[in-house]
Amino acid sequence: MPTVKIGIIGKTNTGKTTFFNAATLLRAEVGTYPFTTKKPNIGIGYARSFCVCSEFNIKDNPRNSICIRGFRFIPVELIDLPGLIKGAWMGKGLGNQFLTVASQADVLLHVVDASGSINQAGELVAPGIGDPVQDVLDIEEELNMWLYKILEGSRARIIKMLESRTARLIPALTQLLSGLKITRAHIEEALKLSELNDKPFEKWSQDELKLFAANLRKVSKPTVIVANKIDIKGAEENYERLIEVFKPTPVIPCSAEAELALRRAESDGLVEYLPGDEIFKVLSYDQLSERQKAALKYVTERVFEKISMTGVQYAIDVAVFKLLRMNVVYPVEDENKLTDSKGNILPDAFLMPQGATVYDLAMEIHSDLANTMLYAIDARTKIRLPKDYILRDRDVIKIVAAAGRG
Ligand SMILES: Nc1nc2c(ncn2[C@@H]2O[C@H](COP(=O)(O)OP(=O)(O)O)[C@@H](O)[C@H]2O)c(=O)[nH]1
Ligand SMILES: [Mg+2]
Repeated sequence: MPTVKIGIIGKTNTGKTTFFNAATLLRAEVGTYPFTTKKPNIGIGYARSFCVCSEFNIKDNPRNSICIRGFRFIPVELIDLPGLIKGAWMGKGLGNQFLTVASQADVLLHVVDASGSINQAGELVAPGIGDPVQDVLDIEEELNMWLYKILEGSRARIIKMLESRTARLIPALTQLLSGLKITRAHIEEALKLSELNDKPFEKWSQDELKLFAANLRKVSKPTVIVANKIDIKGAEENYERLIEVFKPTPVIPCSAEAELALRRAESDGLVEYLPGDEIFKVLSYDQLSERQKAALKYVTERVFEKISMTGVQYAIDVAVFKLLRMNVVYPVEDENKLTDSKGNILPDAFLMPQGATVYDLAMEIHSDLANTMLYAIDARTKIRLPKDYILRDRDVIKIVAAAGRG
């Protein structure tokens, strides 16, 4: 089953690897010099959703996901990219690698240093010197220019195809960009936004091609801006500016370092904390070292009292549920017991895009199941659903197939 792919982008030293480590709880290199992260790290993070187990008043035993205290954590793929520098689109630094990996992502988390502790080149400086608004613009420009370069490079060939009538523009662009997770719908939307629908492609100016590239980036790589290092003094003003300048793009205040500290403290049994919670509980205060006490006090005062959570889990959830508009769907084989064939209760939770049907769900499970599918049953109401029924969030679905499958 294709998992949602989330690319973490941003300049060096903004906290991308810290965010990645916190979200995946895997140890990867964290450092303060350019190109610490030489290869993209790929790891599993989770989207958090209110599980249906409490509504059905049943104790579940998930297989493809995790249920903790009534919250279902569904795996998503996180990709930690090398820091992007100016000129990446021309192949500077690890630019090409960065852009190749960015092209695999369904959605981007753009991590910025809201405290202004990095300069334009991504080097650490005193807080307040750097400008995170400019940093966002720089990275967006790199992505725009990367797409522009691809379009410009194929421009002559596409014009020839149009002249010889061997292809039309939208299918030609769809084919050209298919490896970048850019779809026909993205292209149509970008044409509309650029008001280039009625202008023949061969008459587009350089600026119009750039405008199209910029709009294509916007629609095909939806982005959450993560205003990281919010715990550092002065970060709030930049956070407010980011909201103002980039609306309607969601800007999530965040302290990746606080999340990492909490998840580590949790796995050491020092605190009770569930990613995404607005609270954490110290388990045995007397057993903490002075350093640990100070760290938890810092997290309470500088993060939870300011933004009420660390923002790491929330940023992922906004990307998955708000930008990609995923719904959580629970397929079962027995609509009364809510089990699979082995008796596991609510075994799986799938992320399905808005508009997906029960047929699409069957395809995700197995193409044989989809091919022999007769209808589906809504476990909540026991009502029969046709193949083209459009799935809703938290649906629990049994698929009924011919010849004993399902
Ligand atoms: N105060 C503070 N520092 C952070 C936070 N996140 C990361 N850092 C620090 O910023 C520096 C760069 O972090 P890193 O994750 O390596 O950045 P990357 O180059 O973007 O991957 C490290 O010293 C981190 O400890 C945060 O939320 N708050
Ligand atoms: Mg890094």
